[in-house]
Order: sequence, then C-alpha cells, then structure tokens
Amino acid sequence: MKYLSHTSALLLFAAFAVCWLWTNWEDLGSLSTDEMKVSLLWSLTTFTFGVLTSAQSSCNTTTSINGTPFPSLLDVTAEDLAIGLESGLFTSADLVNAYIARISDVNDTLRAVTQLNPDALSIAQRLDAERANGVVRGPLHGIPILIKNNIGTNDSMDNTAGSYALAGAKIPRDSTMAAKLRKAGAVILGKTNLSQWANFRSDNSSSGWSAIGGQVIGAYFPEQDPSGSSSGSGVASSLGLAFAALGSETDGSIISPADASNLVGIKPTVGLTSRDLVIPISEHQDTVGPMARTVKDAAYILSAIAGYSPYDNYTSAIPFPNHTVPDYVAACNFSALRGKRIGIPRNVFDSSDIRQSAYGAILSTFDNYALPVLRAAGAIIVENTTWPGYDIEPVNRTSVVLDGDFISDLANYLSQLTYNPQNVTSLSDVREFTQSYPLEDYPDRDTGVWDQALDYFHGLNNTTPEFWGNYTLGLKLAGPQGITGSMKNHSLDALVMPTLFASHFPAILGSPVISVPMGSYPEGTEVTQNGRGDLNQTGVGIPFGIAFLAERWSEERLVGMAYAFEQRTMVRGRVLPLAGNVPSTELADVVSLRRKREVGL
Ligand SMILES: *[C@@H]1O[C@H](CO)[C@@H](O)[C@H](O)[C@H]1NC(C)=O
Ligand SMILES: *[C@@H]1O[C@H](CO)[C@@H](O)[C@H](O)[C@H]1NC(C)=O
Ligand SMILES: *[C@@H]1O[C@H](CO)[C@@H](O)[C@H](O)[C@H]1NC(C)=O
Ligand SMILES: *[C@@H]1O[C@H](CO)[C@@H](O)[C@H](O)[C@H]1NC(C)=O
Ligand SMILES: *[C@@H]1O[C@H](CO)[C@@H](O)[C@H](O)[C@H]1NC(C)=O
Ligand SMILES: *[C@@H]1O[C@H](CO)[C@@H](O)[C@H](O)[C@H]1NC(C)=O
Ligand SMILES: *[C@@H]1O[C@H](CO)[C@@H](O)[C@H](O)[C@H]1NC(C)=O
Ligand SMILES: *[C@@H]1O[C@H](CO)[C@@H](O)[C@H](O)[C@H]1NC(C)=O
Ligand SMILES: *[C@@H]1O[C@H](CO)[C@@H](O)[C@H](O)[C@H]1NC(C)=O
Ligand SMILES: *[C@@H]1O[C@H](CO)[C@@H](O)[C@H](O)[C@H]1NC(C)=O
Ligand SMILES: *[C@@H]1O[C@H](CO)[C@@H](O)[C@H](O)[C@H]1NC(C)=O
Ligand SMILES: CC(=O)N[C@H]1CO[C@H](CO)[C@@H](O)[C@@H]1O
Repeated sequence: MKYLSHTSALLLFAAFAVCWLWTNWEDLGSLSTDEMKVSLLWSLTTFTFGVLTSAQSSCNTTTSINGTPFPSLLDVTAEDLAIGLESGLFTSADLVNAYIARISDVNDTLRAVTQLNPDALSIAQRLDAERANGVVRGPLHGIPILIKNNIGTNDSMDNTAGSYALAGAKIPRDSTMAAKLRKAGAVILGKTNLSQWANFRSDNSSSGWSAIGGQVIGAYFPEQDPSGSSSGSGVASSLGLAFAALGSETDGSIISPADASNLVGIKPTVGLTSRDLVIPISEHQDTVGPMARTVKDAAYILSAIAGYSPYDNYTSAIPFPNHTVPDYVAACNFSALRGKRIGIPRNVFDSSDIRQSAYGAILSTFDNYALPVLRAAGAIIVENTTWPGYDIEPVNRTSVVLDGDFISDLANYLSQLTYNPQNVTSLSDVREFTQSYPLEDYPDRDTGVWDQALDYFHGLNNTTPEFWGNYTLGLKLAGPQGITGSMKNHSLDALVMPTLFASHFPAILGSPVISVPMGSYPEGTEVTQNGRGDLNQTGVGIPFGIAFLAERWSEERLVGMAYAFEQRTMVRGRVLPLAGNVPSTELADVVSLRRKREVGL
C-alpha cells in the first residue's frame, strides 16, 4: 500500500512534467539559451528529486524491493500468496522465515504460539523444490499454517492441550488434520496456545491460559481477553503470524476467539472434519475448523481438511457421494444472499438486560448495520424465529454430556499414546497429576470441571443411561425445538445472530456456524473484565462478529452467505489491532536479506 502511494506520486509527477513541457513547448523555442538551460535544469532537478524521494521511501518501506510490491502479511490472502510463490517473488522458505520473525516480534507480549516446528524451514524448502519441478499440490502449496496445540503431529512438536501431563507424549502417526494439511502442501509452522484442555478443567481460569503456554492476550485492546479456547489460533491468524490457523470447537471455541480477533471462523458440522488424534472433550460435539482473515481463505482450508477419515467413524456420516466434499471456494458467491430467507432467534440473545450491558453495542450493530446489509443484498429477514428449546434446557444437561464424553474419550486418546511420560491413562490420573504439579497453578486454577465429572456425577461415562437421556434430550431441544424446527416452520435458508450468543445450540446439534467480522465496540464502551478479573472483555475497539448458522452439512450454503456479507462490509479492514501489537517484519525484509546473502554481501 505504502509503495503504491509512492508509485502514484511518481506517476503524478511525471504526468505533471509532461503537461508542463507540452504547454510550454512553444515558449521553450522562444527562450534564450540561458533561460532554456535554467528551465531544463529546473525540470531535471525536480524530476531527479522526485525519483530520489520515491526510491528512498520505497527502500525505507518494508513492503517493496526496487519497486516490486510485496503483499502485507497482516492481510495477505491465499490467492496473493499463490501468485507471489508462483511468480518467484518469494519462496515458501521466505514465508516461513518471515512468519517466524513475526512470531518473535510479539512472542513476549501476546504468547499466541506455544511451539515452532523445527522442521518448518526444511519442509518449505522441499515444497519450493517441488514447485520448481512443476509440482503444485494445490492452492495451499507452500503456505504456512499454525494449528491449535491439541491437534496431534507425529514430529518434533508436542501435543499437550497446554498441560504438563502430556509434555513429551508421542502419538503413533499424524492426526488426520495434520496429514491432510501436509498432503495439501501446507507447512505446519507451529502449535498455538489455547485455553488449557480446551477450557475443560477449571471454574476459575481465564480464556487463553495454559500451564505450558502462559496467557494469550488479544491484540485489539490492552490486556484483551482473547476468548477461547482456540485463543492463540485467533490472535496468530489475526496478526498474520501465519497465513491462517486451525482451531477446534466443542461449544464456541472457534467462533468466539474469531469474534474477539476480527476473523472469519468456520465451525464445521461434527463429522465433516476428523477428530482423529485431536485431544478430545466430546466426540459428540468436537470439530476442527479454520480461523482465517477472509471467508475465501477459510474456505480454501476447509476444502483441504474436510472429508472421510478411517480413524473417525463420525466422518462416515458425510452425506456427499463417494467421500467427496463440496467445493467451498466455488461457493464464495457475491449474490448468494439474494432471495434467501434468514431467521433471527431473538429469544436467544435479545433482552433488555443485554441491551443495557456493554454487549448492547453488539445488538445495535446487528440491528442497525448487519440486517440492513443483508436486506440490501436481497435477503428476506424473518424476525423472531424463536427457539423454544433454548429457554427450557435443564441445568447441567450439557455438563452430563460433555463430562460423560470426556471421561470416555480422554481415556481412549491416552490409550493411543506411543509414549506417555506421566503414565496418565484416565481423567483421575490427569487430575491427580494436575493437582500435584506446581506449574499447573492448582489450586488457584482449580479442577472444578473434572471434580464435577468424577465426583458429582460419580460413575458417569458416555455409555450410561443418564448420558443417553441427556444427550438425546439435547438433540430435541436444539433440533426440532431449535435450529431445524425454526428453519422448517419458517422455510428458512439460514439463521443469523451476534456470534457471542451463537455457539450453544449448534454445539448440541453438531451443526455448523460461520462467524464473520461485523464491527467493534464504539467510543464510550465500558471496560469490563472476565470472570477471573485479569483480562478485559469489553472496551473500545474490541471486535465482534455475526454468525450464520443452519442444519448439519450446510457449510456450502453458509459459506456463500458469509462471503456475500463480508464482501459488502469488509469490516476487517476497518477494525485494527493496537499498533504496538502488529509485528513489524514483512516479506520484503526477509527477501532482501536473502538476496544480499545470495550475492555474498
Ligand atoms: C519467545 O520468548 C521466549 C522467552 O523470551 C524465548 O525463549 C523464545 O525463544 C521465544 N520464541 C520465539 C519463537 O521467538
Ligand atoms: C512417527 O514418528 C516416528 C519418529 O520419527 C517414526 O519412526 C514413525 O515412522 C512415524 N509414524 C508414522 C506413521 O509416520
Ligand atoms: C461410530 O462407532 C460407534 C461405536 O462403534 C457407534 O456407536 C456409532 O454409531 C458410530 N457412528 C457413526 C456415525 O457411524
Ligand atoms: C462414485 O464412484 C463410483 C465407483 O468409483 C462411480 O461409479 C460413480 O459414478 C461415482 N459417483 C459419483 C456421483 O461420482
Ligand atoms: C418473539 O416471539 C416471542 C414468542 O412468540 C414473543 O414472546 C416475543 O415478544 C417476540 N419478541 C420480539 C422482539 O418480537
Ligand atoms: C511410567 O511408567 C514407566 C514404566 O512402568 C516407569 O518407568 C516410569 O517411571 C513411570 N513414570 C512416572 C512419571 O510415573
Ligand atoms: C480464583 O482466581 C483468583 C485470581 O487469581 C483468586 O484470587 C481466587 O482466590 C481464585 N478462587 C479460588 C476459589 O481459588
Ligand atoms: C449441577 O452440578 C453442580 C455440581 O457441579 C451441583 O452443585 C448442582 O446442584 C447441579 N444442579 C442441578 C440442578 O442438578
Ligand atoms: C462406563 O460405565 C459403565 C457403567 O458404570 C461401565 O460398565 C463401563 O466399563 C464404563 N466404560 C468406560 C469406557 O469407562
Ligand atoms: C441427566 O443426568 C442427570 C444426572 O445424572 C440425571 O439425574 C437425569 O435423569 C438425566 N436426564 C435425562 C433426561 O436422562
Ligand atoms: C484493562 O484496560 C485498562 C484500560 O485500558 C488497562 O489499564 C488495564 O491494564 C487493562 N487490564 C485489566 C485487567 O484491567
Ligand atoms: C513461541 C512462543 O511464543 N512461546 C511462548 C509461549 O508462552 C510461554 C509462556 O509464557 C513462553 O515461555 C514461550 O516462549
């Protein structure tokens, strides 16, 4: 951008000079030789000055080299990166080096990345060599991506969910997610910090805190709560510490940090993406999805990671023929909202209490900005498509399901470890370790969630009758009395609501949600803190999003609508992180260093 403005200045100057010569050409003929000399000298001087200032500014900027513009890593898209890689402007190795430098630019303050992949550079070099030989695996070839530190890789990196109980543990192979990313040519750059155990441990912790990774901080406000549990993935993707990141969601863990970090988050249908060798909470609710800066970038990633996995039988429910998945990138269509009937489940989020709280700004942005945009794009807004089930969900119903699953699914995950340094095989083992290992910050950060699972619901797991009773009740509430019921009754194509309130019913039903940036807290917003009182949850400039949701397997339709909304609003470009949190290293820095090294300077 900076470079372009210098180019424009130069072009303007040149045009001005041509005009001047054109209009003064005849006069020039009548001038004396001395006058002509002075005049030409003047033109030459100003022109040279123009060239020099322009050249100097383009040297000073970190976005171009000798006039060749580089895309800004804060906002670069998959398509920009592919063009740069294909044209040889930069290599995948340059990208890895640039992103590693950007990670260290903000490492000490934001703690978004827990671990770098020591093999990232050699993997990138191998992918560069493939490209040089004419092999391009796909649109993500050579593009660095970060993954949440609960998605397993069989390499030098740990897979810990932020817990010392799993430090050093090894898995038998790459998780399906990691394998699919590698197959698509993406470079797994590192692991992102997260709310420990995906926020399934303590009643007194904070989003984005883990014993191993420390506290992630959001980039848009001092001590901003990054939300969770894919907190590091959110901050890293938002600041361009990689092209994008993978998160995982059980109830809000992709869309909430996407909300707080001005990102697009896709929480896929449970079963569309494999949970194989992902440290679990709940097989009935967990899902892995992209957190990216644009809908199309998220769609590129979703296309790469979606699909059948022999290691996760929930993926065998994918309804598309022959283990294929839709082309989510092709679904990005500017006209996708035209004629669509979109409902609003007001009873889930609209109350005078919320309107009078700091969250009121979200509701007014939703009503006064987002809904008019949707209408102008041709959508038919169906007001108040209430979800009766939302108001009658019994207390602790969700806990019974998540606790029951966690007890069974964690034991199953631990049984697959090929190296288990702490010999933990059950939730009881993990609790015992956590309560006795000083760096786990117990008892200040308690183990309340596990205490409920093990003590209050003594004997629970996901085969017991109480589990099934609560699980099937949830499906009724979130389905016929919620998402699918309201869609059927009002012939809807989708539902929308502020992201902050959107996760719960899709979590229960296993249905998808896409969050897109919608705005940020305005001047005058009260600063409020998280439950623990150590992070700021609301404050001027903190971003928030709008969520698009529908029935299971409806991602293709939702991607279209989310894209159509994004293209008309482009909120991400207007809501900026605090300047001090933006990493300074850009591609041009890395490329010019490499070129100097190559010519032996
Ligand atoms: C992050 O900071 C820590 C402590 O200052 C340092 O040990 C580590 O190497 C840094 N990581 C990166 C990726 O720069
Ligand atoms: C997992 O990593 C180990 C150590 O590098 C290697 O020996 C093993 O073959 C890998 N497993 C698979 C399935 O790639
Ligand atoms: C997956 O396997 C479990 C246990 O064998 C079974 O109960 C469940 O119905 C299967 N799910 C799907 C989607 O096939
Ligand atoms: C699915 O695969 C089978 C066997 O390879 C093929 O005959 C059939 O045409 C495919 N169907 C679709 C819809 O692609
Ligand atoms: C929404 O519908 C419910 C039930 O039909 C009704 O009680 C409520 O007043 C409506 N709210 C709005 C904002 O229209
Ligand atoms: C785990 O078990 C192994 C084998 O029984 C043993 O050698 C090791 O000391 C145990 N580690 C811990 C932390 O208990
Ligand atoms: C919760 O954390 C806060 C902040 O560290 C601490 O002051 C408080 O004592 C903790 N509460 C419990 C019940 O441990
Ligand atoms: C929910 O669980 C907690 C324990 O975690 C318990 O104290 C509370 O009584 C339960 N509530 C209901 C309504 O069962
Ligand atoms: C689940 O609980 C049942 C009943 O208490 C028990 O028989 C079974 O072994 C448990 N299964 C697991 C995986 O813990
Ligand atoms: C849900 O679980 C609780 C606690 O175990 C149990 O008392 C209740 O009956 C269950 N509900 C259903 C609908 O099965
Ligand atoms: C919250 O924001 C205020 C004002 O910007 C700042 O002074 C404070 O350090 C932040 N953190 C907390 C935990 O209040
Ligand atoms: C790569 C990175 O940022 N790692 C940091 C994550 O947080 C821990 C704890 O604060 C640091 O020690 C790491 O350096």
